[in-house]
Amino acid sequence: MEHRKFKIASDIFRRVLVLGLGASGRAAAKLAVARDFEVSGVDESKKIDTEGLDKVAILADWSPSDSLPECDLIVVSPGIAPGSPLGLSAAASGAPVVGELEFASYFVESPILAVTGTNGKTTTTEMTQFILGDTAVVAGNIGKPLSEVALDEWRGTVVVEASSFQLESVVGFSPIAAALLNTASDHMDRYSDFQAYVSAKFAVFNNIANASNCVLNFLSLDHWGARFGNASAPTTFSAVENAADAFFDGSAVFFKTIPTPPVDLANSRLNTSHNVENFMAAVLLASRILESDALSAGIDTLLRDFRLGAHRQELVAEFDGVRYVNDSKATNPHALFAALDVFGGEGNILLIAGGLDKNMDFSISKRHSKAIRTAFLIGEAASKIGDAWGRIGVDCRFSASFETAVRNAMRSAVEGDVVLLAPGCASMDMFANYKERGDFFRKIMLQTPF
Ligand code: UMA
Repeated sequence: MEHRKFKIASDIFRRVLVLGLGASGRAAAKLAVARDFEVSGVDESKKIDTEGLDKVAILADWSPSDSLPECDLIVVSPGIAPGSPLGLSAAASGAPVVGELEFASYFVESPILAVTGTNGKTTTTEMTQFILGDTAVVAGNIGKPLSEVALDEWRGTVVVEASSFQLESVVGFSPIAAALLNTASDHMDRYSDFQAYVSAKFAVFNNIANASNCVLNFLSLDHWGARFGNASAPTTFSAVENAADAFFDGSAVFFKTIPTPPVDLANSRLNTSHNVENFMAAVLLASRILESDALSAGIDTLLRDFRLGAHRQELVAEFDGVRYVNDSKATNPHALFAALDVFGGEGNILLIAGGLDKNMDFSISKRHSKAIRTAFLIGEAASKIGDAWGRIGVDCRFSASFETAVRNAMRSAVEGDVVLLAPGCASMDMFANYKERGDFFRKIMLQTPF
């Protein structure tokens, strides 16, 4: 099995400065201390969890008028954009700047499988781990920084969920195989244009020598050609295109490039186009680790036991023929439309959408607009969504609070309807994160007399 490894000389990069002391920065600092680097850390916030960081020289409450501590290498947290004050100071310092994922990967000895894409990353990462079983752990954007895995000295496989933020600074990060699930409008507040965002995602393939270990949505082949040329061919998958290496005939998934028999998904809860594609990518990745018998056993376990994670198209309640669905994890328009694909019929959706805009494109297709009877819009993005959708006849109502939007949607529902929380936006204008938003939705469901 191909396993490339990039290492840095710790005697040259002796003084490490970590920017951002959230989950990933703290883990990177601890890892650097454990590997005998001299470590300092900077954060713009006053409030930092310093547990376990006693050997780290911390500069909190940093402001752009402050200089950065002297260092030989800067490790930057994913939330710090290159164009932010800290990002610009790092670039101006003259020291090399690497992301936390990149830094951590220098110290991970085990094989890495990576998953990126606009939507479905977490689900596919979890599915891949599920197929591999106890011999694999998950890490990265999913919540456990890769630096923690490196600190644990884990020896099995690591399935890494990689965000575009984490992939921006990839130089030596070398997964043995990686999947790019899809690309759609998201995080456009960080990137100059859509191509820049797509380029960050494609960086996941930069260090994979054998193109067949690059697993790509068939619909993204043009982006591949533009970057790697058409001479090399990635392994493709698609729920809608039979020319792909893994394809779906409407009931079963067929794999042309691996000796795995067709997998019938007709009666599976994974039988929605996006989850079919997530499943294909997970199987193709796992096939780079497991022999065919073990792979088939892993697939059987997945089909029997796998459940989508919390806040993902989650049926919270059902009453008098109305379904109440929490898809708070839908933080961009593409994910919102995926939820409409699953639950939408003819005007049966009472949709709660809106939140923090990331400069995203909210254009909606006729088919999706027809599924929505009324959109109850909230948050900073409400008027932008209302403009885009109102133009093509979607009934949009604006609510001052999240709770009012949800209650109004509930009041409007009749038998056969779906009250759907699929915001298509980030949550941070009203909530700490998408989990808090989903939890609040669940709570309203259970406290409102039907
Ligand atoms: N900070 C600054 N200046 C800045 C930005 C941040 O000082 O300009 C400081 C903050 O005060 C804070 C720390 O940096 O103390 C936060 O760092 P961070 O934003 O990188 O967040 P972490 O806690 O390290 O979490 C990160 C990921 N967050 C982001 O990419 C924004 C988590 O993904 C990931 O789970 C975690 O590392 C472990 O790997 C979250 C996310 O929202 C879930 N990801 C985005 C998404 O999925 O869309 C990409």
